[in-house]
Amino acid sequence: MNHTESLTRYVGHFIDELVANGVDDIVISPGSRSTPLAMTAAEHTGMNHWIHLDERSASFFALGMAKQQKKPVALVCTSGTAAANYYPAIVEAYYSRVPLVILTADRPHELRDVGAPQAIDQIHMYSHFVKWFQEVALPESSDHMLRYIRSLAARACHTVSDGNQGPVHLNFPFREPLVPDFTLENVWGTRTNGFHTHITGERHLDSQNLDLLKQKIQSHKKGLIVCGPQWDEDLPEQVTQLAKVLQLPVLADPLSQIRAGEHEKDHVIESYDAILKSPKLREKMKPDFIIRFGAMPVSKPYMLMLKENQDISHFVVEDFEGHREPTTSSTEFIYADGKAFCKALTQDSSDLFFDKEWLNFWQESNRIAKATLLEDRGKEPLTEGHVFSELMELLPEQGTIYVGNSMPVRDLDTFMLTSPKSIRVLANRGVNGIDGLASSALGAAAHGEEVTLILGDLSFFHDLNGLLVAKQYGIRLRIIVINNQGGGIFSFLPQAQHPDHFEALFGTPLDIDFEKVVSMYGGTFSRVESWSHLRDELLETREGLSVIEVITRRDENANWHRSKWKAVEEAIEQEIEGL
Ligand SMILES: Cc1ncc(C[n+]2csc(CCOP(=O)(O)OP(=O)(O)O)c2C)c(N)n1
Repeated sequence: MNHTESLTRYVGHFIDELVANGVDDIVISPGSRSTPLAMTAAEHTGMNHWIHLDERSASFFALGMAKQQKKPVALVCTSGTAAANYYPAIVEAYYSRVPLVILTADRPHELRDVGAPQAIDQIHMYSHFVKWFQEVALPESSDHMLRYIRSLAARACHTVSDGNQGPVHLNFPFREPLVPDFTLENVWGTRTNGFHTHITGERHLDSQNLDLLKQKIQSHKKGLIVCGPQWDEDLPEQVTQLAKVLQLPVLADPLSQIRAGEHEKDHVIESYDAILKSPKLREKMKPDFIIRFGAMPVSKPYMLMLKENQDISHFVVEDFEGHREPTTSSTEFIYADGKAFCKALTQDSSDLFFDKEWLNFWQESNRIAKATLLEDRGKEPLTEGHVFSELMELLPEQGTIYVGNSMPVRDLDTFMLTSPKSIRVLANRGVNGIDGLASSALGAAAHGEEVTLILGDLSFFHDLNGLLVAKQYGIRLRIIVINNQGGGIFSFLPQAQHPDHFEALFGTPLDIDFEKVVSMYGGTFSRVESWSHLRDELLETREGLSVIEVITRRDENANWHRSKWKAVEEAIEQEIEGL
């Protein structure tokens, strides 16, 4: 068999096996060395291929798509810095547990480390931020090697989703000529049914360990169920049922998927971040024990409460593995499927009784905090916090919010109240970067989903390149940019007390007219400076890319937040007797 035929069949079998294992989407960045992978993926009718010029944005686009579709997405790029540009999204995918199949093309071994162009050391280049790395064998088309390349594809697809999900990296050396020949017969080969399938089961807590846990919490009166960022939409039903049966409050992170949806929310506490901001209330509302699901919540005061009270009995449920507990509190990790764990404890809870007063106390504080936070809504000039209240109210019945890091995710935490709407909330909280957000949201919207991205002006600037796919593919995405001329979050930090350096090092105003950028990418743009204008814009349905810029001021924003937190503390102290 000649070189081109071997190359074509080898890569053909590989792509076919990805498709057979449920990889329907591949994001391709142009390059020469990656030609066999790019052309073969584009040729396969089972694969949607997306072309994205900038590898950094391309990889975040794939990340957002994988999160939204809850399926692995593949990426292809050429060698050299192209592959290095995937790094930030791979790190994010690793920590936020998102399945990506990274395919990088490389020079063959005789052209490595000898000054050949665009050749860097790509072996293990993503270090331990991928779950698995393989240097792929050079293309050959013996029966044995075609079975090898299929098994490699099947294993990659299994590995991304096995246990904690995450990225895998396959590095493909290719010799020239690189163009496959699709006139050959049966390029995709014939797949044996059940080829390299994997059978796995749910992880349960056995009855002995469940009893042990019950003994540990039985002696306590005041418990909290906490749910941090997680993407399983079936977990909220189970967590809230458990809370109902145990009569415990559920502190629900905005990314827990618990605040919105049809499940019961009587026990859900959304305003715990604002409540626990007060050191006095943190002291008074400290629990005896906590059972947590999902990652560590966004809320800093919650974390402080744990740090300040290391005697709290703390249980963290992880579906597979992990050690997500940064406060050094003595924690027992429970490795079991979260839903199965909730069900088991719900069914076996008749001998667990907790303090009803404690639940009432949290519910009442939550009610007071919410009312206080919403006071004067719409009556003052535009405030960053209340933009989130307006958004939550005016969102359609179904859709996704992609929220940026820095203040937006914190404001969402404060102002996203419970809602019966079906709203997914996604964010890049693996490592909290302000990069790649437009691309992530575009990936989440690429298959026609209703998505609103809300982020700060620096975060928007960081990924302007990502907007190109909106134009290329006509992806509908609404972006709300909170433009406070720089990094608003820094105004809350001690650095803000150092005016000599603050603006240059932290504030970093951009003074950019985003309208021009948005029009360059064929989007519509509106600059909003009043509540009525914002409401009109939020109710407008637009095709393609639409950007709403909300103008605010950093200094006013910090003072406004501080006055709200103070007001919450005072209102709870005044209204709740015996506090
Ligand atoms: C890639 C990356 N670079 C730098 C940071 C540090 N950082 C955290 S918040 C922030 C400012 C973000 O400003 P903006 O997006 O406008 O949001 P705002 O603070 O105004 O809410 C920066 C630079 C980061 N998290 N990620």
